[in-house]
Amino acid sequence: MTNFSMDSFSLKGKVALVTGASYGIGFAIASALAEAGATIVFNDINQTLVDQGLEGYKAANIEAHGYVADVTKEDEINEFISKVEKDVGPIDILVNNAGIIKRIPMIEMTAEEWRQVIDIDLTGPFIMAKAVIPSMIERGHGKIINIASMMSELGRETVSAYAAAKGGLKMLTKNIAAEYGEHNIQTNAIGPGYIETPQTGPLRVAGHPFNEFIISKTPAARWGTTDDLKGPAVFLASDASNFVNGHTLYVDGGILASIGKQPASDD
Ligand code: NAP
Ligand code: GCO
Repeated sequence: MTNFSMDSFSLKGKVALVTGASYGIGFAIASALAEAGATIVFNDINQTLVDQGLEGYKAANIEAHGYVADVTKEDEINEFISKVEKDVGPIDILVNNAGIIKRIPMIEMTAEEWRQVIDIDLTGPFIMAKAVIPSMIERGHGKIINIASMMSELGRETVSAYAAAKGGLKMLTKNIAAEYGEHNIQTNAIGPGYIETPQTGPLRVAGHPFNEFIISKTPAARWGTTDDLKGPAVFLASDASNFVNGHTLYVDGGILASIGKQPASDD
């Protein structure tokens, strides 16, 4: 007798909170979770962004609940979570998507710039997870999905703080899985490769060396789109992944699997 059916991928009756989801990857993941049946809650850093997000969700026929909340401010987040639980209901699925990057050569980066990236990209997910886990324990289930990066595995010039934060986020994912898995809480990460969003806009200028570099390094021979992340997010948010815990699922077109193709020979 199997418990599995395609309904295992359904999120009907679930409340999903996606951080920083006014646009970009967060908006796409929230849209996919909504399509799978979840009620969407999202936050962003200011009302302008939240309003932009609400317009976007409305245009996509998604009823979303938007709040201004900074993932780095613990008291603000605790108030935010209490308000969501009163307005919408307890959170079944948390997607820690909010994040920033600063592309600065390490020896030119100030400690304050370093701390800002670590605070948003690593401490923020810690604060958010800490805020939702007690209620998940009480209700006997929960899903946490951290949005890591291929920089959880590899470094490159100018992204020291970001890579350190995303490497730490991979390990935080494993630690939450280890510590709270017994409460039927599954904690995993998605590691996107190079995805077309505003964050990578400066790198995708046609003819930009980095643009050509990424296309040549990626076996799929293209930049990813936010659509490429939707299926993996629904899978990790659903009952179909109830025995997947502490895993980082790389959605990167194969870039981490390859040392890159040799340059075409002249002969
Ligand atoms: P994005 O376009 O910059 O969106 C990030 C969102 O998070 C923005 O709305 C941003 O607001 C918000 N945010 C920033 N700081 C916040 C805070 N303290 N509290 C709440 N919200 C905050 O980024 P993206 O490309 O969609 O990436 C989303 C996530 O995927 C990030 O964690 C990123 O590191 C990760 N990722 C991206 C790629 C890629 O290729 N794009 C690849 C791998 C991983 P603002 O507009 O004010 O910044
Ligand atoms: C960069 C890019 C990357 C992507 C992503 C790759 O400057 O190298 O912004 O860091 O955002 O994290 O997975």
